[in-house]
Amino acid sequence: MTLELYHSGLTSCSKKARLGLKEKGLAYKSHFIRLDKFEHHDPAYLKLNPNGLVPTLVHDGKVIIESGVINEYIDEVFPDKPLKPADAYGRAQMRIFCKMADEYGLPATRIPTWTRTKAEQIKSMPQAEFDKIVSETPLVDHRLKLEALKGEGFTKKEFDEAYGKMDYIFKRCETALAEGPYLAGDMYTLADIAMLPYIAAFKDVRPDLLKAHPHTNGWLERVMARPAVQATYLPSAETVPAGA
Ligand SMILES: N[C@@H](CCC(=O)N[C@@H](CS)C(=O)NCC(=O)O)C(=O)O
Repeated sequence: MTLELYHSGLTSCSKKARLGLKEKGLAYKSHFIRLDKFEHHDPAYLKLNPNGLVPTLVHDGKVIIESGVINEYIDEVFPDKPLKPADAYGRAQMRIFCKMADEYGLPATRIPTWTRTKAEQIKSMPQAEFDKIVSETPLVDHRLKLEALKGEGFTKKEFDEAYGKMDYIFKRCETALAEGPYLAGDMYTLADIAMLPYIAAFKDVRPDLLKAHPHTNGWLERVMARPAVQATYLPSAETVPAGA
């Protein structure tokens, strides 16, 4: 059996897949994809992931994309150390948070993160090189965001929307975590894994939010202490690309 993960270390979606694999105790071959060098636009990589995004899992030659789908897949195929509640209602609660992480967490994180990590590089890129990068970018919303960074950057409206999404996520997590130690109740599940990279990222952008949400703050401390989470976040060959 072979598992290979194409990822970009500490990016949110890469962390989600790495958190899942490590929590399950699954060994895998790591392939670091340099987003700053646009390795995710390489035609060979685009064959694996037509969205041109990380992460991508390859299991015995079968390709699975989307961090949330990857985690559901590995939990199904490798049933030891389950990451889903045993009952249907618990799984429904879990999936509500997984969906919120994808639909609200990721877009909210992208606005400040792309501003911090990409704006300077894109702004100073020669126009011809930039046009090539945009033409190779499969997803239209990513093309539009790259164009925004080449111009004036993201608008106040885009930042307001991102911050509003963060506020909402914190509100929902706080309510759930007042009840159970984890987002879907008593058990650490794919919901906690899906939400963790976003809550941890928001903490850096909006430290005020954690202070105002003590249950979420307590949950963050609890989950960050898990060995699989430590192994995901602490510097390693998986968080730093070779030769960097
Ligand atoms: N819904 C996808 C989103 C994947 C995604 O957006 N990945 C980001 C890193 S978190 C990426 O590849 N970005 C490309 C870039 O920054 O150019 C998933 O969860 O796997």
